[in-house]
Amino acid sequence: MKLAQALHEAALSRTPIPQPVDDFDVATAYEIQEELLTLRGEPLSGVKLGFTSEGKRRQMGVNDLILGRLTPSMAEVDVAKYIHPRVEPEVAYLVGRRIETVEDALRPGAVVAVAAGLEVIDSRYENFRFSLESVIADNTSAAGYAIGPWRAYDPDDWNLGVLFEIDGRPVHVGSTGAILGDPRRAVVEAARLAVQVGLAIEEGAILLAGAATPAEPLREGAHVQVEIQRLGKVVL
Ligand code: OOG
Repeated sequence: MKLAQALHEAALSRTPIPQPVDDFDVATAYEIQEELLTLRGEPLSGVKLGFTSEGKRRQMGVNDLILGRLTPSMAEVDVAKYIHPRVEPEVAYLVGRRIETVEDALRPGAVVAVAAGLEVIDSRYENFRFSLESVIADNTSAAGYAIGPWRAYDPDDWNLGVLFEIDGRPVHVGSTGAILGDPRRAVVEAARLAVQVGLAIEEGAILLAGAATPAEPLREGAHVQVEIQRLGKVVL
């Protein structure tokens, strides 16, 4: 599909493209996303959810959950390789056994570890503007991530304070409870969307549960830190 190619080239050349003029549905959008990932030529290191918190949905004017794919090179965050990057705090889960049905996501051991995470999003569209379908096609703006030290998963750790700092100043303070009301639901929602698009979430995959606060611009040289109560810190 032409859109996958155009999005791939936009990322490589750091030149945003206009939003597609043709309408397409969500199922087609996930097909374009898959094609875009084939063009990247990398295996998956995990998946991510988007628009899981009210703050993010309001910021972007979008109302549904979206699933994106993570690849190993996204773990090498380098501001110079993006178009207009933004950064946001996330809860990261480590998948302990292959998830290919929603039931798998509910089984003990589906998730074995949890960590503070940071996600870099970088829309390949001009002005960071998109529809639900066009952002799905653009792999949900996925561009980079960083994960703090893993700690054993404890299902009671669901409503934890989040402190998001840039250059030593707090920019947002929130709670992981803002993620779907309870970030543990993210595992089930990710499974539901993965089943819908025909994707299995492999053992060892990273699952980014969605931003706990709105995103902030990521400037060259900025010191970004997320600290989540009990989970610890992650820095960029
Ligand atoms: C889409 C990605 C949103 C989140 O955590 O809500 C997202 C975007 O805002 O560009 O990853």
